[in-house]
Amino acid sequence: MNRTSHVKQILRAALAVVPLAALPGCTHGAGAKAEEASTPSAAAQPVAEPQPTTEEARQFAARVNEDLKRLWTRQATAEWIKSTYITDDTERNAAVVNEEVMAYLNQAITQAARFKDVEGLDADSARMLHLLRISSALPAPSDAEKRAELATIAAKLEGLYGKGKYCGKDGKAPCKDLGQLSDTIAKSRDYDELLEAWNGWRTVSQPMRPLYQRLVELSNEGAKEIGFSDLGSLWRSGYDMTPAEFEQESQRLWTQVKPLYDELHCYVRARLAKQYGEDKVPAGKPIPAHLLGNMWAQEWNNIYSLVEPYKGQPSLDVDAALQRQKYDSLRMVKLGESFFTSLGLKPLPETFFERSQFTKPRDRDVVCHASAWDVTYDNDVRIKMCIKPTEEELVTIHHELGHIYYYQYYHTLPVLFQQGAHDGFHEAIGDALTLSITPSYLKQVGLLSELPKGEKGLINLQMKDAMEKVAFLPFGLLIDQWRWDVFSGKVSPENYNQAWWALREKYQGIRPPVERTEQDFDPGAKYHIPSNVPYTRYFLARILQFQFHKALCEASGHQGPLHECSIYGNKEAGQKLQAMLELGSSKPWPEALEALTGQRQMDATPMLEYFSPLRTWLREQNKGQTCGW
Ligand code: X8Z
Ligand code: ZN
Repeated sequence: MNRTSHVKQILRAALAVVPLAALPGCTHGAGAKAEEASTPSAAAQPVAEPQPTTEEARQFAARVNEDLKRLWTRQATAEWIKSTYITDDTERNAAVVNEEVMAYLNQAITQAARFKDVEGLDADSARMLHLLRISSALPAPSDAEKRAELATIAAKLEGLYGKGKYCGKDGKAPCKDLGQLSDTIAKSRDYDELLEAWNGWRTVSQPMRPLYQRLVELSNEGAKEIGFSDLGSLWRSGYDMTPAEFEQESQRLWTQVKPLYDELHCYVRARLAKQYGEDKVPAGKPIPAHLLGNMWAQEWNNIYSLVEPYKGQPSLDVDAALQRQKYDSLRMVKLGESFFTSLGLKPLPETFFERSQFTKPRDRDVVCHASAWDVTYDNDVRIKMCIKPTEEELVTIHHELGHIYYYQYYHTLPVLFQQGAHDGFHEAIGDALTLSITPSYLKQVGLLSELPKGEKGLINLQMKDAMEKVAFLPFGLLIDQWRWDVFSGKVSPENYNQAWWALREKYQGIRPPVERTEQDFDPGAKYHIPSNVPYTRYFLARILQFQFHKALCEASGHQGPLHECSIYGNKEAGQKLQAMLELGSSKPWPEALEALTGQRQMDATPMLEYFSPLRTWLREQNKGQTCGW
């Protein structure tokens, strides 16, 4: 196919499907508002006009980039203020700005349709027009009233999550926020105490149900107006393939890793049965969801001590060292930064330290869910976290800094290219580096006193890693399986909760510890549902990070098993990484992947290779067990 017809094909595909692309990191792109004044001038043209020229199309794309930079900066500013100070005023303020962005996008996307048949358009402009169509995860209807309603609902939902507290069964106990309830889930080993924390947090999401239902109706309407069958189809259009192909692609990757997950599930369930009793955790049945150390049972590392393969080995407990050494949040962030700079990447700007929120303010409600921002799309980078001195948070800091380094290396590109190659790339950068946080690295920085030894030490270490990384895989996949079905209408509001638990059982092999009804809205208890952040990106990232790690290890000259590699301090690896970050979303993702790894397909083989010692061990342990559920 020649270049011209290829470009036309891209444009047509984009217009036919109108994809989505949320703003990167954990910020979301609900879209700026386009007052008439900021409407691209092409919009004012009469409808019946001559075929536009390539130059007009190019200029249109350039203008949209300029407009969006201004509008997205206003939006991110309002969102930042709202997330770090939740009040009715800041919610309303953010909703107004979001409404403006949505209106702008409605118009710009409609206008862009004029250019779909332009012959000979340069590849960059064609890609920008494609990315424009997928630039919002929450497209609004063009009806102004409905748009305002959607923006208000979106702001309210995130506010409900951020402010959420549980004040005991009678409502009179000291109220606990998500951080406190999560601490209980992580540390308690008392079945009933765990149950109360689990249940308590899910009272917060009940009032979200009608708001969420309306959000689905309105955003679906918005998606349809720009040519998608529903919002899920728009979300699946951000991967340089058709939505149907992407659905298959995510299932293909799941099929690759499912056998490893099943082995882990089987072993962990048997250990939990020892802890809580066969009656509470029966063989051959899904695991009660509140026993896995995490509010959503998404990562299981907090119950590592219950599943530790070999006792009497050197401790892998980094939490204790962080607390003993009185690590504060700034020191933890600096430690994260030093990993990136060891690769030859540039230090964080001074403004990052001045403007970030590292700890939970004492005097107001904030959204504690970690996120990374470039507020002005011009290297005004910050993270927003409520850091506690734990290893889990240290990992999250590296994750967030991965977003920040992407921003730092692509902020000079036009804003439509200021995204990851796809959203899974953005989520995978920091995580790929944490694979290099080996025991020797931790010992070097004084967070581990003794290295794990021999085969037993290795299996302990791999188990700890798998409880975080492997356990997450089905969770990463199912969140959007649920939303895709909700957006398409396959799951109706009367079945929201039941459909949610059907997927939790099917993919994760877990079950609710108490009966649930359609009074409950358990999906809303997970941040990304009320805040409307697509989730398949994290599933992809769990797989991609091992692919990146392997490629970076090869660049660093590592020989030997993948699980022994650390790229800490290696400048060659740093250069390879930087080259990919600098591309942003300017090229289809297979090109970015190929530049780093030599492959054009996502592939879970490096993840399986990394965990092969544990896999062999698990198979042995599970012999004679009734696995599955
Ligand atoms: O939401 C996040 C990041 C921000 S992008 C903290 N993550 C997912 C989650 O917490 O559910 C990282 C891992 C998965
Ligand atoms: Zn992230």
